Amino acid sequence: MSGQPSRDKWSREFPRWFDWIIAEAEVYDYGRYPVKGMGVWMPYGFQIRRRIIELIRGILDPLGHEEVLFPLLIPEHLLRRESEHVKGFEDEVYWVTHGGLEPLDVKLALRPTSETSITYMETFWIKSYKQLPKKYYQVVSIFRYETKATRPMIRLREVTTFKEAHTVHDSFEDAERQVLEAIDAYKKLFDSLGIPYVISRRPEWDKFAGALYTIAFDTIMPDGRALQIGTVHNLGQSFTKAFDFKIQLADETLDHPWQTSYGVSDRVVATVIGVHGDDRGLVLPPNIAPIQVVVVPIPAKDEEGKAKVKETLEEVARILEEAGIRYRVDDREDLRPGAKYYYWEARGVPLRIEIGAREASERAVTLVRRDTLEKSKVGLDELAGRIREEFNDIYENMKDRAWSFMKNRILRTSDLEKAKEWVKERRGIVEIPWCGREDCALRLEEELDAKALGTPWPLEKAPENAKCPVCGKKAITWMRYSKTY
Ligand code: P5A
Ligand code: ZN
Repeated sequence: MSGQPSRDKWSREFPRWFDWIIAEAEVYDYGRYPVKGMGVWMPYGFQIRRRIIELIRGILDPLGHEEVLFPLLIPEHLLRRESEHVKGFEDEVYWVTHGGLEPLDVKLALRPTSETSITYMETFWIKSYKQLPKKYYQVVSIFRYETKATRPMIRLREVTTFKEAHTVHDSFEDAERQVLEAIDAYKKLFDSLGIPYVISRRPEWDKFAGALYTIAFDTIMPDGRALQIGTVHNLGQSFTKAFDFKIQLADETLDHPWQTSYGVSDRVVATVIGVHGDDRGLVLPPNIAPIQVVVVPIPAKDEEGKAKVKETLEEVARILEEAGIRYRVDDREDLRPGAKYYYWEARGVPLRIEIGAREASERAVTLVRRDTLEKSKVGLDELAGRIREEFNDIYENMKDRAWSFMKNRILRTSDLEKAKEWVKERRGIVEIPWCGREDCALRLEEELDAKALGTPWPLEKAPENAKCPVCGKKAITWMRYSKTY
């Protein structure tokens, strides 16, 4: 048995830890490509990303979502159709203005999101309530000229893993139902990755441009800052009205349909890396680990030992192959076992099998868990079953650890001094009674030097006697505040 892995650097210098590990584990090359806010997915990172996208597809497809692919370019007049939307994105849009040396007649935007282009095409495709609900999604690059500090995967100017879903409904009620379905889908996604979250209804002044309201998933990163990892918007009829998109309803009348949209991004990958890591590097959930088991033969001194190790190695490989486990045998001759352990620990491989001569002679191997670094001896006959059990245990342990880390950083209080200290010292999230007035929340944002994330979703009522600490009026619910990314 080894002790628990250290998480000192991970929590105390998180942004540096993050930059270190994405380079060390060859996940993502950031900062060297000569355009700010744009990084390169390297082979190992690409495989993690691909498996997360597959998880998303596996959740959306059975719910009736259909994958599509729209053009990257949006003509200016489409992007400008919905006035709130364009106001929200105006200063973030990249424009294509030339084709070769010719100035273009119509400026073309690199999509910052696709509500406008998708609604435009829906006007041709959808004519009747009989076709509804309709659920499209795509996984694409989007471009946003972000002015806040850019960060690898977390705040990009080219968001390369933008999964955007867009739905159409024949009533407000059905769009509301879709919002619930989307929230459930994202819960499932984050749960399957062991990512903890709080769900908030964003304040009116911070909702998605063009939406009736926005429901957001936030998590707390190791340094205590909150990160928005997904959002679900009820778009109402804003876009369908702007595009004069009408359908025939059951009662034969024509009306503008209702829409929702919801999205997640590269931030999901960043969060898996962030919330589960430790000082040695990545700790990957087995379901998305590109390599689930690494096998390291320990060189034996004598000929008999060598033969035993070789024989056992072949048997282990056969067992893993048959069990459908993604494995890699590290038989590099120029590296000592210790260097190999270091290498695969940094890459977050969930299980390591060490094959030494003595155990091999007993038809056994040593199994080492990445999450706890615990070692155990396992006979070859039970190996496949044990690995499956360990995967499950590893996932449960990672999930529990991440959830308790987050919960320990959330404080509900009406004491402003306490709240201030919490945000300053521990960061995390504070929940403070709120009367519902924008002024009061904005005042507290200043006082706490933190951002208002919104109110708990589903809505939680504050107790009868709770007062807004700013104006002293009766509080209706809580407002959450946090330092954010
Ligand atoms: C919903 C999908 C939208 O754009 N249109 C289609 C809606 N919502 S959003 O909140 O603006 O973005 C969805 C999620 O994408 C992540 N995100 C980013 N990730 C990395 N870098 C960025 N610059 C960036 N901007 C947004 C967030 O997780 C957000 O919730
Ligand atoms: Zn108030």
